Amino acid sequence: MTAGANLRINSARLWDSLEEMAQIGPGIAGGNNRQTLTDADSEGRHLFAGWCRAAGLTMGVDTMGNMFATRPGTDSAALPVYMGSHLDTQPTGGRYDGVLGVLGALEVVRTLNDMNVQTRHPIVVTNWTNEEGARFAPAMLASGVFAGLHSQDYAYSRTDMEGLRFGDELARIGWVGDEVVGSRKIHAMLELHIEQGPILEAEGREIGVVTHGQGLWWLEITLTGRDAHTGSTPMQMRLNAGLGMARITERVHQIAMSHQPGAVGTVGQVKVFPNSRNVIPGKVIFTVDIRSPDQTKLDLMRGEVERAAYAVAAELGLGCEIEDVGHFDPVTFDANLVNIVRQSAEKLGYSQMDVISGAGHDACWINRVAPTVMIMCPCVGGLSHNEAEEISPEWAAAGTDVLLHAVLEVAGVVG
Ligand code: HGY
Ligand code: MN
Ligand code: MN
Repeated sequence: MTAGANLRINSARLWDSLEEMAQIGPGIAGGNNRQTLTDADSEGRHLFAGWCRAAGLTMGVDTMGNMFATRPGTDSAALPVYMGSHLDTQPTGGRYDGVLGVLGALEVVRTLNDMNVQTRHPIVVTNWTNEEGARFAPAMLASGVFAGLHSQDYAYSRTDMEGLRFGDELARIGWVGDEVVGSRKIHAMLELHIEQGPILEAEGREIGVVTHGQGLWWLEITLTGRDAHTGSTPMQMRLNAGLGMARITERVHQIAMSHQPGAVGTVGQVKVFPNSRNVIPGKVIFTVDIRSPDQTKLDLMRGEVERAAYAVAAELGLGCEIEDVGHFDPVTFDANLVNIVRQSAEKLGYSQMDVISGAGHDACWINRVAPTVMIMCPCVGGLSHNEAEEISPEWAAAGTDVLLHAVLEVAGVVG
């Protein structure tokens, strides 16, 4: 049995929930700063958990703080269909990155409750811990532990800029669950997410059917020179780590440009020591973010960035250490689920196109352990990881309607 095209989510209720969640961990320019494992993250988790209770869901939490809210199916032996994303944000994040996927999934359940629709498979609404990787690298840390890509000890040992440990912060906010991470088995996972790029809006499409996700390397480079006086130290006597970082940043840009189309390269996080106006930086730690949907290009760029970094360091007499702090290969999502998403958008009359995800998502890791797919909606100007991130209620509703129908197709409507 399939659900009729007139079955739609409650767009106003979804938008109200997005607006209410956005009040927690406000930014300074209308967006959010609800970084993972902060008190604001915990407050957002409690709000989400209360909504799940009100929707009759049973909450489970694992040892990485991943939250799983279950709606029973008629066949308790059937593996659940998972949907969800993340509630943590960038320091200057938007209101919808990740949050739309979690609260859109909750809206699907609320709609099924309203219409008294039963499904054969149980349905689980999920909030994955630390998708962003902004405070604790790497990104998608908790879904990565769940999928077996990282050990929990590695994850617990990750530290933020203040030297605080992930494991200690998770305990401090009281969200260490009792479920062994990764013990859950998944029938299928669907993640709704804003595109975070300009394609859907530019093409005038309401739905992005995500067939692939690009791969990523995060390389943390530490350059070591010598602190010295900016005024009295002759130019030829300097061991300037800041200059090295600047030259490598330019090389990263050139390398990405040399692999167009379909490659990006950025230096977004820099720690300069001692970071004093009149001291030549004796040490700089910075992260290179390189990405491509093409495995060959991705690996070529990694090699070129490493060689460039060592060459610049040698020119300037600097020490150079490079550490891999994040990586995943390009992802191909489940073809059957991709078709179900396409058919759902078609049935509902939403314009659609296939897209490759430019950003990383928890779905990229869960795709390793279960059939997985993503659904995207446009965002204004393609802007994300910026407090001015914006979507329309109509785009949010369209994406969530497609999520509703795709989940019903996978979970099976009963009676
Ligand atoms: O970095 C990413 O692609 C994601 O936003 N964490
Ligand atoms: Mn996200
Ligand atoms: Mn993000």
